[in-house]
Amino acid sequence: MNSLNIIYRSLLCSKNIVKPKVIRFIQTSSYLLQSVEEQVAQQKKRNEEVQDMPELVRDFLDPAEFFRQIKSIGIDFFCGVPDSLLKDFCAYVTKNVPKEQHIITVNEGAAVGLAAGYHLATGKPAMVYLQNSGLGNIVNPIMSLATPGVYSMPMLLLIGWRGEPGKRDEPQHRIQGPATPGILAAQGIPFQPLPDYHDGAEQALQTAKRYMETAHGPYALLVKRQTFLPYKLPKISMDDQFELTREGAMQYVVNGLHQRDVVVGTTGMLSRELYEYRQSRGDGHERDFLTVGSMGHASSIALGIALQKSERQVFCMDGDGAILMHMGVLATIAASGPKNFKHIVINNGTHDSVGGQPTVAMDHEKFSLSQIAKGCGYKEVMVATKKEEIDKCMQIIRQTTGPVLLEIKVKTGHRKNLGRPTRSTTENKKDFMHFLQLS
Ligand SMILES: Cc1ncc(C[n+]2csc(CCOP(=O)(O)OP(=O)(O)O)c2C)c(N)n1
Repeated sequence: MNSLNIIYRSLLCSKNIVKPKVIRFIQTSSYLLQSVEEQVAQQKKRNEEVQDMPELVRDFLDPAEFFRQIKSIGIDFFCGVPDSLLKDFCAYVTKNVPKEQHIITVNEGAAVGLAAGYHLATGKPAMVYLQNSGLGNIVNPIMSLATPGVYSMPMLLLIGWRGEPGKRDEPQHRIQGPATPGILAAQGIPFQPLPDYHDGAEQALQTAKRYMETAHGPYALLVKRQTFLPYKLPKISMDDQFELTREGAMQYVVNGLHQRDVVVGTTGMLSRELYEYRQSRGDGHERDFLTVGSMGHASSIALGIALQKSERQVFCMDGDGAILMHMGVLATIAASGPKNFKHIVINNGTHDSVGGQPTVAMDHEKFSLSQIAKGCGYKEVMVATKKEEIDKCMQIIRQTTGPVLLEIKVKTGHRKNLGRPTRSTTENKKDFMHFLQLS
C-alpha cells in the first residue's frame, strides 16, 4: 500500500473529524499517482479479497474477448470516430483489423452512411463506434436513411457514455450524458448499457443481433466509463518525424500573439493546454474562447467573431481531427473572406485527446491541409515544423491579409498531468465578450 493510501485509510477511520472535501482530494491524488495497469492490478486484488461477496467485485471487458464476441454475431466491419471511453477497444480494432474492414471516419454521420453502404453491399450489419457527443452528427442519417421506417439498415452502435448520470465529468458532458437515453429513444433506437462482464456482454450482443435481424434497424450499446481493460496502441511510426508536441507548438503561437488578439481554441486537450499556459504566464483567460464541446466548430465560431470584429485579429487554433470533421467550412471561410481570420491548425495526425487513433492527416505524403485550404480559396497558406519557423510565420501571419492558414506539423502525445479549466464556461464567456468589446 503506498503512503497516500495509508493516509487516506487513516482519514477514513477518523471520518468524523475530517471534512469530506479533504478526503476527496486525497483519494483523487492517490488515484492519479497510479498507472492504469497498477489500478487494474489493485482492483484484481480487491476482487480476490471480496470473493464471498460477488456483489462487490468490479469487472472489466477484455477488448480482445469483446471483439471476438462481436465477430460471433456476424459483424466484420468497423467504423466510427474514436472516444476516450472506447479507447482500449478502438486501439484493439485499429491494431488488429485490416484497413479494408476498419475505417476511422471524419464524423459520426459519415460512419452511419458507411455502415449503410456496407449493408447494401453485403446484407450484413456493421459496427459504428462513437462518443455520445457525436449523437447530433448521426441524427440525420439515422432518421432519414437507416431507421426501419425508411431503408431499414441494421447496424450496431457502440456509444461512449460521457456524462453518465452520477459520475463526475466536464460541463458539456454533464448536459449530454443524462440526455443520451432520451436522444436515442427519440430516434427510435433501442439500447442498453453494455455490461462490464463477458456473459452479460454476450447476452446484450444476442439481444442486439435479434433486433437487427427482426426489425432491421440500428441498435445501441451504451459504454460506461472504465468498462474495458487497458489495451495500448503501438507507437505510431511517423511520430519521430517531428520535434514539437501540440503543447509546445501552441506555446510558440501564443508567444507570437499581441495583447488585443482573440483566440478560439478547439475541442480537446489543446484548449486545456492553452488554459494552463495562460495561467503560467499570468495572462488571464479573457482572450480565449475554449470550445469545450462542438468538435469541428471552432473555426465557424472564429468566423462569426471575425466578421463582426474586423479591427481585431482572430486566431482559430484547430486540430486535424476537428478540421476534418466539418471540413466544408473551409470553403465558407474562404468565400466570406474576413481579412482578420487567422487559422492555425496543429496537426499531430491523431485524435490525441481521446487515445491517439490516427486521422487521415497523418499521411503527409498523400494529404495536405494547406493545399486543401488553398484550393478552397484561402489567401495564403504556410507550413511549419520547428520553433523558429513558427516564430517567423507568426510575424508574417499578423501582417498577411486573411483568411490565412498555418499548418504546424507535430508529433502526437501529451503531458499526463494536464489539468482542466477551473473557471466556469459562464465566466469564460462573460470575460471573453467583455474583452471583445474593448477598442
Ligand atoms: C462530435 C464529437 N465527436 C467526438 C468527440 C470526442 N473527441 C473529443 S476531442 C477528439 C479528438 C480531436 O482530435 P484533433 O482535433 O486532431 O485534436 P487532438 O486531440 O489530436 O489535439 C474527439 C474525437 C467530440 N467531442 N465530439
